Amino acid sequence: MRQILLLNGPNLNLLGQRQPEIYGRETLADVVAACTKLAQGFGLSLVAHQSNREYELIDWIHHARGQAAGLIINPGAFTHTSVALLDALNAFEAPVIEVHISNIHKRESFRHHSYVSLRAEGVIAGCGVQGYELAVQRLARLIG
Ligand code: CA2
Repeated sequence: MRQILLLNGPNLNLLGQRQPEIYGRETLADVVAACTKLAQGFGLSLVAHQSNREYELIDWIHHARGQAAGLIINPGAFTHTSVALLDALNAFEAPVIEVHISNIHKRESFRHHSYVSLRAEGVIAGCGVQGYELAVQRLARLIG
């Protein structure tokens, strides 16, 4: 089965446990379960990882080269800081969809710029955790 990779960056392990007014009440496990089910309907398998460490996210992107047919990433705060993550994504050949649970453009100005958007085929922001499912649908369309 063709594989897609779902990566989540720092603090997203706290999903559903803190700040529900911004990030909602669903946990990361709920998100992964929903995306896995949706992906399977498109004939795709899904592998998911979360880390608070930049290098782990980079290593998973490296390992996905030649393996994954597409990548969904919510880089958390690394979105706004990490040229290293952008470089890793630039070395990944398949489609990339960037997801933000909140609308980063409605928040503090330091969240308005994304290094990852320079690489992503698509960006979904402000759709809550539903954004992850929209990203699976988009990747399925792009992968064909
Ligand atoms: O809106 C998003 O998905 C963000 O990527 C989330 C990041 C933030 O730094 C970005 O600007 C936008 C923060 C993730 C923090 O996740 C938490 C989840 C629940 C409780 C506390 C933090």
